[in-house]
Amino acid sequence: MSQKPESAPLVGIIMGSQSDWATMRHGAAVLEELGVPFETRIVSAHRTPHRLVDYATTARDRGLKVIVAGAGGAAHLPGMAAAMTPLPVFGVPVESHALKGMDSLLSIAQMPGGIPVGTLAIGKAGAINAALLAAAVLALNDKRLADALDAWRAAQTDRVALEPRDEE
Ligand code: RP5
Repeated sequence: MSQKPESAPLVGIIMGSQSDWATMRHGAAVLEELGVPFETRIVSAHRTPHRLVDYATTARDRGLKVIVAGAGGAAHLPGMAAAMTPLPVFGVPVESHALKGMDSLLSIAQMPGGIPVGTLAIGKAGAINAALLAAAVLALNDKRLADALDAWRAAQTDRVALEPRDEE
C-alpha cells in the first residue's frame, strides 16, 4: 500500500499473513488520516522467520519509531518482533476462525516480564487503537500530529448522535 505523505516511514505495520490485512488496514487508514508516514509488510514468524529477524533487527536503524504487529492463532509475530527491537511494539490479535481470536489474544498478551508487547483488542478495534497509540507516541514530540489527534477525537465526538434512531 502506498503511504501519504511521501516521507520516510515512522510506523511499521507488519502482519503474519495477507489474510490479516482485512483487519490491519483499519489501522493503516487511521495513520493515513492523521498524516503519519508508515509502511506495511507481511512478515510471518513461522513462514518467513528470516524476514522477521531482518525486519525487527533493522527497524530502528531504518528510522522506524513504533511497530504495530497483527497476527492470528499462534500469534508469535508481535512477541518475536519485540524480542529483537527496542522500539515499542503494539500487538493486534487478529480474529481466528477456530477460536474467535482468543488464541491470538492470549498468545500476544502473555509475554514474559522483560519483553513488553502492548496488546490491543481483538480485531478491527485493536487495529484502530494500535494505530492511535502509535500516533500518540509520535505526537509526544510532534505538535502537528498532537493537533491532528485532538481534531480526530473531536470529530469522533461530533459524530455521536444524542438520540438513537431506527437503522435500516
Ligand atoms: C497467522 O496465521 C497469521 O497471522 C494469520 O492470522 C493466521 C492464518 O494465516 P493464513 O493461513 O490465512 O495465511 O500466522
